Amino acid sequence: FYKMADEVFKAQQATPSDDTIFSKILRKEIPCKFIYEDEQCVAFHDVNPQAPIHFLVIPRKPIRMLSEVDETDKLIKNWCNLVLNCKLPSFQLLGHLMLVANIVAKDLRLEKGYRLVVNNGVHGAQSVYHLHIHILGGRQMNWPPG
Ligand code: IU
Repeated sequence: FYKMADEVFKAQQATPSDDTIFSKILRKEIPCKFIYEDEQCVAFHDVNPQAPIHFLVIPRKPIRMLSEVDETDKLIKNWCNLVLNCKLPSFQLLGHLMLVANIVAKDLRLEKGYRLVVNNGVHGAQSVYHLHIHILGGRQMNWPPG
């Protein structure tokens, strides 16, 4: 209970910004072992796992949150796409992240199943404002989530 309260507290204090700890991880300013990487995204184990297996898949492109993704960057013209050599518009990137979640889950032998979570904004308890998918597995998940 206290752990959960801590996480929610942290999330409520978080302010949306463009340079997050995940950008530092992507720039290798903070050491982090990637368990998967490609041109579009990387995956790594969560530092504060909530299940026997808990990893994150994050895009290289610094999208702040799911609710900011729409089809406006369909024509590849924004600076992120140019500077970061991201070839996919954000809304297509979302699909790619899910497929990568599945690939990594298979590598980690989560054949009995797993759960994807995207926390969005304050009520979603988002604490890092760089879009990420949580993948949790290795135990029975409960429903509904808290
Ligand atoms: P959230 O969806 O924004 O609440 O999740 C952020 C996650 O990032 C959370 O589970 C943290 O434990 C995790 N994390 C991390 O893996 N490495 C870090 O350096 C930091 C947070 I800060």
